[in-house]
Amino acid sequence: TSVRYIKNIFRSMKIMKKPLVGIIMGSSSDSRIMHGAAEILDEFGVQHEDQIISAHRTPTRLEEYAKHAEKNGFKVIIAGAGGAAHLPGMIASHTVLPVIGVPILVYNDKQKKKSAFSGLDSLLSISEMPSGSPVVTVGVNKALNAGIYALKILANESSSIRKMLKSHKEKQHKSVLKESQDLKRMGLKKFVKKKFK
Ligand code: RP5
Repeated sequence: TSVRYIKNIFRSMKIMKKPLVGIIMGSSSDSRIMHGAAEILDEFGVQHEDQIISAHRTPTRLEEYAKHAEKNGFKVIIAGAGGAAHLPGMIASHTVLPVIGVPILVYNDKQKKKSAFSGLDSLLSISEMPSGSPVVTVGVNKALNAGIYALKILANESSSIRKMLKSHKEKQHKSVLKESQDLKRMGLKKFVKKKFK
C-alpha cells in the first residue's frame, strides 16, 4: 500500500505539472482582464496555457484549438471576449470540454471610451447560447471568478485542490469578520476615511 501511496503522490505531482486549464481571449486588449484568472490558478499551483484566438479574425483556429485542448488533456477552458463575443460559444461548439465564458467590457484607452453597451453586449453574446450548447458565464470582467470556477471543476478529481478551495473560503470569511470588527470599532465615518481615502 505504501508503494501505491507514493505512486499516487507522483501521479498527482505530474498532473499538477501539465496544463489543466486553457485560457484564451479574443484580443491582446483582453489580457488586462484575463490575467485575473491566471493569478488565482497560479496561487493554487495549477498550470494553464494562455493563447489569443479570435473568433472573427482567426476563425480557422477555433477547431484547431479545440482539438489541441482535448489532445493535451485540458479539463476546462476559460474563454474571454468583448463586444460581439463569439469566442466562448464557438469553442464550446467544437468540444465537449466545459467552457467558462468571461464577458469583457471593451475599453479603448486612446479614446477613453467604453464599448457602446458597457459589457452588456459581451454578457448576452456569451450567456444566451442556444439550447444544447451551453457556456457557463461569469459576470462582466470577472476573470477571477472564472478561475475559481475552473478550480471547482478540477477539485472533483483532486483532493488537494478541494482542500485549498476550503482554506480560500476560510480566508475570505476571516477577512470579512476582521473588516466588520474594524467597522464596529471605528464607526462608519472613520472607517470610510481610513479605507477609501
Ligand atoms: C473582441 O473584440 C475581443 O475579445 C476584444 O474584447 C474586442 C476588441 O478587440 P481589439 O479591437 O482591442 O483587438 O473580439
